[in-house]
Amino acid sequence: MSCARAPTLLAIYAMLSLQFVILACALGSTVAIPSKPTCQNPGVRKEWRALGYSGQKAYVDAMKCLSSLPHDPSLSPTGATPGLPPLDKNSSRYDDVVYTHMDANEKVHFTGRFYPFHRYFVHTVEDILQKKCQYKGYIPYWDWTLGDYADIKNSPIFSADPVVGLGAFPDASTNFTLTTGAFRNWVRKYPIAHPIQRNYTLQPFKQQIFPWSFNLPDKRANETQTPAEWQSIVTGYVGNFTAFQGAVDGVRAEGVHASTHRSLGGDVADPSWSPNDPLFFLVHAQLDRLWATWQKQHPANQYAIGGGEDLETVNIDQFLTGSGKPVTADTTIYLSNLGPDVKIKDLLSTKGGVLCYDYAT
Ligand SMILES: *[C@@H]1O[C@H](CO)[C@@H](O)[C@H](O)[C@H]1NC(C)=O
Ligand SMILES: *[C@@H]1O[C@H](CO)[C@@H](O)[C@H](O)[C@H]1NC(C)=O
Ligand SMILES: *[C@@H]1O[C@H](CO)[C@@H](O)[C@H](O)[C@H]1NC(C)=O
Ligand SMILES: *[C@@H]1O[C@H](CO)[C@@H](O)[C@H](O)[C@H]1NC(C)=O
Ligand SMILES: *[C@@H]1O[C@H](CO)[C@@H](O)[C@H](O)[C@H]1NC(C)=O
Ligand SMILES: [Cu+2]
Repeated sequence: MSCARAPTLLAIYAMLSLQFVILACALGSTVAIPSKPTCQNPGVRKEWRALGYSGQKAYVDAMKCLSSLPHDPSLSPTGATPGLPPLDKNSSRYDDVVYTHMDANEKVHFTGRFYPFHRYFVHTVEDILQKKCQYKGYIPYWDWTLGDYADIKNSPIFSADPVVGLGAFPDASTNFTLTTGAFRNWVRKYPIAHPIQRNYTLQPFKQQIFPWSFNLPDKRANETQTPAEWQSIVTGYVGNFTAFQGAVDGVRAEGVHASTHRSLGGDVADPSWSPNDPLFFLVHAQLDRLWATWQKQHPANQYAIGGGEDLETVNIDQFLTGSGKPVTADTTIYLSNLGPDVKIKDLLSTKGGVLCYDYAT
């Protein structure tokens, strides 16, 4: 199917660009070519611990800066997700970031836009931190395969240090409100003003909170966070983007994406306002790194894209990556005017199109 269209796409792009083109000829994948040449000096995203004290402090300070900047009146919700609370004009640029994710929610989870949207979303926040908060670094990632998976709750990244700590897991005594670390007692505005919460759960699928039921309610979230799981996703699914994305989300969403969000609990476990907790960005940088690593693993992976535009909660087993109109390289990613709308083809390489970064490891 996509193979039949490939020569046409190739012919069109060959006229516009001399760039080398790779054809991913797999069901559920189409061919894509970034419209701009490869970037020259990519920024480097590092693992949280590799930042060291000064790098961690710079990141924390940048996030606090974002939280102190006023709401930007040019934020323009698309209306893609109905039923949102009204925009709070007495909020911050950080809350604008959260609102953008809430606005996109029903178009960017379990659809073909999932990976490109989250790549662009995290990149745009990185760009705002650099341009508006004088941040010199890049968004760090949390590599949970570095031993953390064996005991996530006690991972050293959840440090209580008041200057650079991401915060220790709170308990019922504070109603799971984050009271330690650099972001302690952070109040976010959506869906209503509240201090952010976290609530670690090893077996998050016991709670049937999704529109479908989980197959493995006793599954331990950290089983998805091991080096073996990572390696099997990176080396599998050659040329088949929907199979790759399906592996990250897993059968009935019991894969590493939802496992990680749901097990951390509280704000970051919510599909809509998860960016309230700054952990969101470390988690999604890691998931983006998983995509980037898979893309580099095989030439047929680099520009593969697929899935459908519509969330399909009723037949999730059939449509884990969406239904309806196919998502292609020319599909637009909307960002509620947090940043300009872009095409997926400009997001398929972290070193091409609108992007220019790489991962340290
Ligand atoms: C605006 O929000 C801040 C807290 O973020 C609050 O202290 C202040 O009272 C609010 N102002 C108005 C006019 O609601
Ligand atoms: C998952 O975490 C639990 C609790 O810390 C631990 O007992 C178990 O060994 C971990 N599983 C893996 C695969 O490391
Ligand atoms: C505890 O947190 C929940 C939200 O997770 C909230 O609904 C509840 O009102 C909070 N309880 C108190 C006593 O603040
Ligand atoms: C914390 O997590 C436990 C276990 O999943 C759950 O039963 C409880 O309702 C959660 N509490 C809050 C306030 O999120
Ligand atoms: C790609 O993966 C999907 C989902 O696992 C599968 O249904 C499809 O047959 C695969 N395509 C090819 C060409 O193997
Ligand atoms: Cu999301």
